[in-house]
Amino acid sequence: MFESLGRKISGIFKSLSGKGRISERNIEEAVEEIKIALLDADVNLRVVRRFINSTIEEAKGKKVIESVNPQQMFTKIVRDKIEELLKSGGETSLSLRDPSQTSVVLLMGLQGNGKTTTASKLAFKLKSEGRRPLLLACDLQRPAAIDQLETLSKQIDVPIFLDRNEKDPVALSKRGLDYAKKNLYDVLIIDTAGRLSIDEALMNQIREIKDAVSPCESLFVVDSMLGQIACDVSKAFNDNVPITGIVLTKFDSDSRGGVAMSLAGVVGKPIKFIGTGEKPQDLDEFHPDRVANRILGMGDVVSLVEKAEKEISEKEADRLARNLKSGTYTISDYLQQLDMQDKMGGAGKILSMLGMGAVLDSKKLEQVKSELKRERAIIGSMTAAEKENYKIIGPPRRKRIANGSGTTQADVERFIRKFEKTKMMMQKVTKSKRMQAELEKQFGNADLPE
Ligand SMILES: Nc1nc2c(ncn2[C@@H]2O[C@H](COP(=O)(O)OP(=O)(O)O)[C@@H](O)[C@H]2O)c(=O)[nH]1
Ligand SMILES: [Mg+2]
Repeated sequence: MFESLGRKISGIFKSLSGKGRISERNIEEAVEEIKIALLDADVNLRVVRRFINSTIEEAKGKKVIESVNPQQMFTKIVRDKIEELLKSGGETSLSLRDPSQTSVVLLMGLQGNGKTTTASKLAFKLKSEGRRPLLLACDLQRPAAIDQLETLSKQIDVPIFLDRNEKDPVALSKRGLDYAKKNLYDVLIIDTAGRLSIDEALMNQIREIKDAVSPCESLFVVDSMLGQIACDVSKAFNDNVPITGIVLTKFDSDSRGGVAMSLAGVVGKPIKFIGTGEKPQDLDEFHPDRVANRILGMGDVVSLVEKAEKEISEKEADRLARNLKSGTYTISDYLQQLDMQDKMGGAGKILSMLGMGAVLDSKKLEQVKSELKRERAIIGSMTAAEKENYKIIGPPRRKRIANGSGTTQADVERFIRKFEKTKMMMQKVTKSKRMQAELEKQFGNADLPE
């Protein structure tokens, strides 16, 4: 449901594209759809109302920048509003003392929400950042809880402080902190006991531990699958024992974005981390901008659109689209495409904005870059006739082009094969409605003739 929010917006504005201004009427329609999508995604009703009102304010009468259509403009406004809301709880990064002192991170929350797992993930993360973390097993409710943390600590090779005979978590937390200080551990991560629901005993225990160790961060660990309940519980807890931030666990699936919005709107404390799986490395810093994009389900298409619109005239894109459609895609068109990519910050930038940056590592990216440079040299050594019709390039021309561009005949041959493949792919793209829609999204509405 949530993933389709971006698509819903584009649907509403499809019939209206070309109009120069976002009108009240099309805002109202869009807003209605967005409201439903947000409620479907389990965003708190009050948060939705507030969000919608401020979005309408922002959008009304906003002049649509020339060549950007109202849909793109409105999508951007909604995206920015979501980001603003996600940021409203405060600083999202972990705040620790400098490594010469011991910082304490206290993890709290209901049973089964991911405290113990998060403790070890956080230790793993801090260790990889050059810190010296120590885990402290302060969940004394069940012996198995200590075993669990011990197993995890071995897995990630981070030391643990535990005492199976200790009955008092407050006393243990004090001893753990002393031990950490004496042994120069710079972050003490305390795993605590949870209950099935928030109760007096749990609150009192946490309050006492907190007083005993003065944590830099008191993080409430909450399971995103709880939906609306996650919000209520976090709020109730924070009202009793003030927290500094939230760790939202089991955020593995995209559809959980609604909880993040509700939490930000209701609790007013920043989400600092999201848990995205069961493995030690499955803990991500919370980036409001990325999550906002994820909520709209569009990678960073918005900024891609912005860039494209700024740099590429519609006419250029239009001509290319026409050529694609009529099957007369030439090497000149290919070159033009390379130029467009450059204007938009290069292929690597485009991939990363689409959320595919990780697919290419930096070495691969360098290879791609040097290949593109070689291709430019090759194209630069071609005559106009060759660029229009690559089929006339036989061995003598190939040799001339290779000499002219400082490449080999094999390079030229390889480029021609690649061009042929690209041409075929581009023709397929223009035949596919879905890919066409993608292209439209990226390059504006270059009306493709049927
Ligand atoms: N998929 C997924 N599972 C998680 C995540 N965090 C914790 N879990 C699982 O949730 C269960 C309960 O976690 P645990 O750390 O023991 O919760 P605690 O009772 O609060 O300490 C375990 O099976 C974990 O592997 C997460 O971010 N994603
Ligand atoms: Mg636990």
